[in-house]
Amino acid sequence: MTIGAATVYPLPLAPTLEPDAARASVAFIVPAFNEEQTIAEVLGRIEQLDLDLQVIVVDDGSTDSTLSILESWRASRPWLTVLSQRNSGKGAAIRAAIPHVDREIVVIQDADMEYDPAEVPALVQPIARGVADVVFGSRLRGGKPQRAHMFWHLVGNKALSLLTNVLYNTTLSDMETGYKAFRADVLRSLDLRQSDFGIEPEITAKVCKRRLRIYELPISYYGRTYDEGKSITWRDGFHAVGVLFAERVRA
Ligand SMILES: Nc1nc2c(ncn2[C@@H]2O[C@H](COP(=O)(O)OP(=O)(O)O)[C@@H](O)[C@H]2O)c(=O)[nH]1
Ligand SMILES: [Mg+2]
Repeated sequence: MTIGAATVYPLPLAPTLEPDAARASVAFIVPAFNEEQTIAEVLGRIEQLDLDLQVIVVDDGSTDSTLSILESWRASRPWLTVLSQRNSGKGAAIRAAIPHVDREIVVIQDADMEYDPAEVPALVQPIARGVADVVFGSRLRGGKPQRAHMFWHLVGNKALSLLTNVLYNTTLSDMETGYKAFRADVLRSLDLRQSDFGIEPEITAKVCKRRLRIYELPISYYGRTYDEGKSITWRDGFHAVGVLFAERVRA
């Protein structure tokens, strides 16, 4: 299209997966380890969404009642798959779920209510419209409720995002975010290897290297303290640096 002297390229209304995000086809991968306080609320909030829904929860060896809560939910929910395996970390849980995905879009959803499932329809919309391959929910773009706490975590997250941007020539504000959404075929093709929290930098590095269409969207963050169950530490931060460099130089 030409307006005046300038050529205007319309947005790529690409092969629409779903024109209306309200009925987008979405699989939730939910890694859950000792989340008896919150898992039912997470599932309940997901169930209320107007989506063509699939939920795959991976509980690897919880020692609380998470698994029995899941079993009772599964009895009456055909959209719910529960996988259990030996405890091997968030990354291993996500990798175990991927072969079971049977929807067009996949979102990773933590089981601890730090991220509100009500925001997923908006998160997946750029993928459903066909303009994005990957969407990261950002806690650091602003505009949504953020728990104000843990200064050094914020510093660490900003530093890791800056390193990502330098290494991969991108503009992400929150590479460690738990809310990452993908076209299902994109996620399947990533060949993920990390088993622990190293899965976050590995996903980020691999989608950046592939030159996919990555978008960010501000999301709310109801952060937990260590007393409330947070488990990521500064060691994971250093591991993330290693993964970002390793993926950069890998062929
Ligand atoms: N299945 C499984 N899930 C895990 C494991 N470690 C963490 N998770 C889940 O991954 C999500 C993020 O973990 P969390 O401890 O909240 O990480 P943080 O908020 O980044 O400190 C939560 O839903 C956890 O239950 C694990 O070893 N196995
Ligand atoms: Mg958490």
